[in-house]
Amino acid sequence: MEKSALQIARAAYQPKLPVALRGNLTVVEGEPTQSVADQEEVERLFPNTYGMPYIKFEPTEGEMTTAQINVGVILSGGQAPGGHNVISGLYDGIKKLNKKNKLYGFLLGPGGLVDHKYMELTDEIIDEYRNTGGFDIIGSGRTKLEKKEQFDKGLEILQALDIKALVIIGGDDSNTNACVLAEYYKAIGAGVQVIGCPKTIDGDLKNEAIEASFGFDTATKVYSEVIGNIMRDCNSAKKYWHFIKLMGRSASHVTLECALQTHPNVTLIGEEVEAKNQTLDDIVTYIAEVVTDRANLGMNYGVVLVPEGLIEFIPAIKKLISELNDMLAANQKDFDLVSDEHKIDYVLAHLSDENAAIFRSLPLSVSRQLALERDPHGNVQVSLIETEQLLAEMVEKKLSEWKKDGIFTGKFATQHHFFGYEGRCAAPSNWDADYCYSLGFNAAMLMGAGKTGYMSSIKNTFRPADEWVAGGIPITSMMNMEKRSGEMKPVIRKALVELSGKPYKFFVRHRTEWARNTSFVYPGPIQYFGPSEVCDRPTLTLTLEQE
Ligand code: FBP
Repeated sequence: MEKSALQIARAAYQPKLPVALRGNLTVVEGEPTQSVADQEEVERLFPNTYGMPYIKFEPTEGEMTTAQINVGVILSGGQAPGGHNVISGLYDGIKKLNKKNKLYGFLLGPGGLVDHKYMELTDEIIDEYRNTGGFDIIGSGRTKLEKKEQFDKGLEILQALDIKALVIIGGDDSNTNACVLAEYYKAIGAGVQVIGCPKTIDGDLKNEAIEASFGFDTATKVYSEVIGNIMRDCNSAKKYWHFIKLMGRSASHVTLECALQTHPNVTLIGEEVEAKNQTLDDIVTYIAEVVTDRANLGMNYGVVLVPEGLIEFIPAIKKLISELNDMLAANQKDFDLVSDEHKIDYVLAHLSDENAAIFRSLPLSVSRQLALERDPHGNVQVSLIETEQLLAEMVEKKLSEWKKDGIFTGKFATQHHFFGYEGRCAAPSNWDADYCYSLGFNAAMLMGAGKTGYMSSIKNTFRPADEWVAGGIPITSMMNMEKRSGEMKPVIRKALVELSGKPYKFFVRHRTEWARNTSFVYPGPIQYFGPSEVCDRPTLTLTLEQE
């Protein structure tokens, strides 16, 4: 396969490791942990993996060797830059433990384990993928690993390949499932350890021990580059309002980070919309006010950032989605038999009057999306809802009413964009390349230390890699009970944008100035070679959180 010049140069990059992972190491155990909420219930469901301590690795003298083991790895869910480095770090880590260790990749996500589709990863294959974007080394998928039959089927192939440890690289849902699997294999004495790695560009899998999910750094840098380019175009032509939707299924971390990097005129944050109990009309009015204000200053142009998950944060729509989820889960069989053209009528007939009225008030494209399209985890596929277009149209309508009343006297022409897939497979930034390689290498050390039900944790990542702290956090400690498909289930609590957090507060302090003035910042493309202040900068979210 022909390679680009950057790919060739990048293949030679040696990712950095925390000091503790460079030689022999020892395990330091902390205090026992508890789940973030619903402790009794979570403990009852995870009797074998609940309450374990946070652990930290520290360097020690001597050579490191362990008995030979075979290891399996799965990429689960949406792509995120750096997945290949997690796998190459894991590979190098298990080879450091014992040269005879082997790594098997299950193909196209968790389904590969259940369907026994796998490949052995060798030196030659791994070297092809070091520091590259994408998940194409083994592919990814969204099959939900949650049933006993799937676990048993998986165990057949793990035993056939003599695999003693499995690494699941995924987001909150996939790591929840990794923990259920760890618990089950421990309970039946299967002799298979399960370790998770925190992946998702959405940035919503984080806590004290997991400072960021991998891929967030690179993806937000790619989006910020393109937003900056649009801003420059916007500021050159001075004739369009650009509505830009940014990926991030639920939390608005991606949008907030891009706003911090580029200073748009309007940035919507889903978590704020929810906290302020705003309606769709409140949001439209806010944008129309900023447009009017700028028009009065002679600027009929600007940039609006819209988080992908916005719709789900509008309280009235959130309530509707929650009733829809329960209703569809309870009537799934009936609903599947209804023809597509009658599905909306079916939904209307089964909703409460209040939610049926909200459902009816939505544009048809949105109501169809809410009712018909779900991913295998039961999530609304928000990336398919064209919120950026919907908002642009609604603002236009409002401004034409205001024009009649003499409130708005400017011009309003729009362009819309959606950035998501463009950033998910980008070549990992230096930060992601180092972080991912460390996460994978560290996962191997957790296996070497005999751990199961842990997530690989690399902390202090705002500092240079020499000062990074490697260890592991029990997955049960991140869990609480939530309603899923009509039933209470133990799940990892999603980390939403905190309205008391420093990144959000910084944004609030500046947004009025960014709305009225044209304070655009143009971050430019990710740099892989050059001065450290250009190439190794972490995200502003991480910087503000850790500084
Ligand atoms: P993960 O949580 O699995 O990492 O996926 C995140 C994401 O990129 C979301 O931002 C987006 O809503 C979704 O995946 C899109 O899913 P798909 O790739 O199936 O279209």
